[in-house]
Amino acid sequence: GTAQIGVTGLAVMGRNLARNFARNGLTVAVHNRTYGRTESLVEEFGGEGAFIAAKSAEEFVASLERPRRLVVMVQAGAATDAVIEEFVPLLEPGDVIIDGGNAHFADTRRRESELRKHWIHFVGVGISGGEEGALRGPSIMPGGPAESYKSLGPLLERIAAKAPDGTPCVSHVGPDGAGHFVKMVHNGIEYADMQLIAEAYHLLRDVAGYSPAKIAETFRGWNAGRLDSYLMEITAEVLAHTDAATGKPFVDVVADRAEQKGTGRWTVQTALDLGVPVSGIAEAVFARSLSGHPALRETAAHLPGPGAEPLDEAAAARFAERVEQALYASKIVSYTQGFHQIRAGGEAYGWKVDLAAVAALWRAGCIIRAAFLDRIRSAYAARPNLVSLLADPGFADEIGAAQGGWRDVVAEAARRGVPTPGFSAALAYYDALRAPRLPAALTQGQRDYFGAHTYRRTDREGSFHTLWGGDRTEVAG
Ligand code: NBP
Repeated sequence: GTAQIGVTGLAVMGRNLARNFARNGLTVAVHNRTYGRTESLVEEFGGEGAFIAAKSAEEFVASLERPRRLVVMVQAGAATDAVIEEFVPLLEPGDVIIDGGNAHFADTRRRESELRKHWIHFVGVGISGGEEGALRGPSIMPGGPAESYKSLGPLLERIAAKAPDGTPCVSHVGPDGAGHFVKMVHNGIEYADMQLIAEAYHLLRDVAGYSPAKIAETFRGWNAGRLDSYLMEITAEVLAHTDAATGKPFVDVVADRAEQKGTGRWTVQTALDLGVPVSGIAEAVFARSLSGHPALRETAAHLPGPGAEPLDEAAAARFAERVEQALYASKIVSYTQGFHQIRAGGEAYGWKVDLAAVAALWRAGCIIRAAFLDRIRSAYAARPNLVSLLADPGFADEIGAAQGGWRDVVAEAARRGVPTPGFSAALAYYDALRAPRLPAALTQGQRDYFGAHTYRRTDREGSFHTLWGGDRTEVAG
């Protein structure tokens, strides 16, 4: 075969990825369960580069140069397993199967270990950037055996987004499921970023009394500063948009029930298993769930809340500045939590994930792309063993400078009855980490009382139990 890469599964993602490879000078074999999709891809876009249209799995495999590299872009789950099962008998040791779908990292670990028995490299790849990214340059997070990256990496570097300094947004993240794990956390952080921006909007609307158009303008201003990001930019676009049918702001005619496809939920489920506090991401997932419970919301709609005096123009402008501080500080917390989860996942699964490299490959192509990520990259590059982003002197200074405004915003939101689960959870995380003593000591006392779970002391080694039901003397636990 002569094709350097193959793509099977030619729905929107696979088709765009295949075109991206071809536009970058690679010969691409293309295949799909239903041949019609293959045919239409070559008919419509055949002029963009060198495609080899394969009618069958056998033809597809035969058209690939060795070691064969085939990208699977089918629906995550059972379809991916079916495709792997179909191809394995046709492949040889050293061939590489690349799963570019949104697989759960645990499935990727399972598939990798099964295929290793056949000496086939299985590379689970997180791909972010949606349809547009797949075509013009996504952020690519490959896992799998390090060896596979030698032949695959140069091809992925051609199609990946390029960071502002020209570096391709792809690097080998770690073995087996590491790539899909990192993609999962990316999506969790994306949920948090979106929720925080939504809270900023809600506050500017209901506390500052700004119109959607005025908030769009405010967000554009913020987007020119430290909050510069793709999500900030598109939020301003959405807010500035007017519904053609009614002439109302678009945001006012959209039903306020947020949906989700599941990667945010996976992030939180995994964080619970790993014991990593990702409260900001969890609140973002819960905020979407809450919005989707109309019956709960209806029955609560008449419950009392505070009365609210609107702010005058000058006070509203001062408030808006503090909302920017709250948003920025909460964003630092979300990324702190997300990177903690990646570090913890690496430790639990034996991956050596380079956190600076992860931040680097999120600088372009993906949904959370932002100037901010280059700062995170330098923080981890300067101190690879940084325990937490909050331990970076630069971020510590910034969050410290923002904390006054952040507190005012959370307090004002509570006073006025505007829910800010993201801002509030982030502030609670910040304050809990800062606290010289936590009430966890009392929790341990309670646990020892009802369950003899024992506790440690601040002044002596060992574990202890108090005879709560008896004379309350302390014994060794
Ligand atoms: P879909 O997730 O809609 O999957 C459709 C493709 O899967 C078609 O090519 C279909 O073939 C194929 N397929 C199915 Br369904 N069952 C199959 C089976 N048993 N055997 C062989 N092929 C089968 O496509 P997509 O939206 O392009 O997404 C592809 C992957 O990329 C997914 O895992 C998705 O989660 C992930 N992803 C999507 C985005 C995005 O923005 N959409 C972003 C990042 C990642 P057919 O044509 O014969 O029905």
